[in-house]
Amino acid sequence: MHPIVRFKNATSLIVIGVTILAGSIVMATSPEETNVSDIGNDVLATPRATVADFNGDGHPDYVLRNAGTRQTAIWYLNNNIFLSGVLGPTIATGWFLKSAADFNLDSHPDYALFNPTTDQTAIWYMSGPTFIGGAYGPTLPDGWELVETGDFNVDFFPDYVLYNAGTHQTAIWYLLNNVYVSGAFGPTLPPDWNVVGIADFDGDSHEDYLLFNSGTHQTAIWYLSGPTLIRGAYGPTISSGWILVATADFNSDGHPDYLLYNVVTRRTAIWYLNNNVYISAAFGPVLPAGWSLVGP
Ligand SMILES: [Ca+2]
Ligand SMILES: [Ca+2]
Ligand SMILES: [Ca+2]
Ligand SMILES: [Ca+2]
Repeated sequence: MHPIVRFKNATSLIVIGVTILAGSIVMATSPEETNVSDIGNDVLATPRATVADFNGDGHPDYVLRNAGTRQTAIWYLNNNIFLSGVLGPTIATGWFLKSAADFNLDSHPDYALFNPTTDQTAIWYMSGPTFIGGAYGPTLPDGWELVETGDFNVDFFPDYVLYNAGTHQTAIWYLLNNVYVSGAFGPTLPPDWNVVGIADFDGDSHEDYLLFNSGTHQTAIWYLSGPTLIRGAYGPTISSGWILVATADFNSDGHPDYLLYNVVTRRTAIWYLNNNVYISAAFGPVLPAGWSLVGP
């Protein structure tokens, strides 16, 4: 059965969008400069998938994870169509793959890893699916976790998106390759909402947050200018049984799309969007037993 989109009416979209916007608090200091309360080891409860173009054909590819062996694999796609698969590196125990982005600007996506016990970050430089070398990135203040990456200051270097599960605040850490340059607070999320992806949904060259409420299955886009929230808008509500796990432009029309995953059937689906508006849906490949789009 195809995923079904359920739209709210336009009036409720606007009203609830204002409510979301009211959750915005923007501060201009680095998390490093604040006293962050110790909430113990970070909570890594939000399932997110990692998607990037590993073979340079312009089409986003899936990173699969094997929870038993901690090995990764790359599934090359043409839009929603599986082309071929290849094994990637195995993630060390205690570390979690958070994103794939090109940190050293050699055109190959690299793995961004986070260790919630030590709060260390690391970059694994890749050539296609092949591990080339690793380097530590900055260590995060306790209570903060690395959740995603995106280029928020448009210097082509990926930046960290950080999240504090205690305060629900986000922060951007600007990097040059693996080196911390500066930090800024981003907006604070409403309870039960999480950042599941980063992309420029409205085409203004500024990265935006894709938010998902796993309780209500509502989605929202928070349009940003750098780390500053400009406005929010609802996207389509995700069908029951599915979760929203990433965003990427699968059909190469310049608009980021939703990647949906059904953890029971291991089926994937793409929801094509124009900005925050649902256009159509297509199934992607079903993952083999033992593999997942989410996890370590
Ligand atoms: Ca690279
Ligand atoms: Ca940047
Ligand atoms: Ca934007
Ligand atoms: Ca698209």
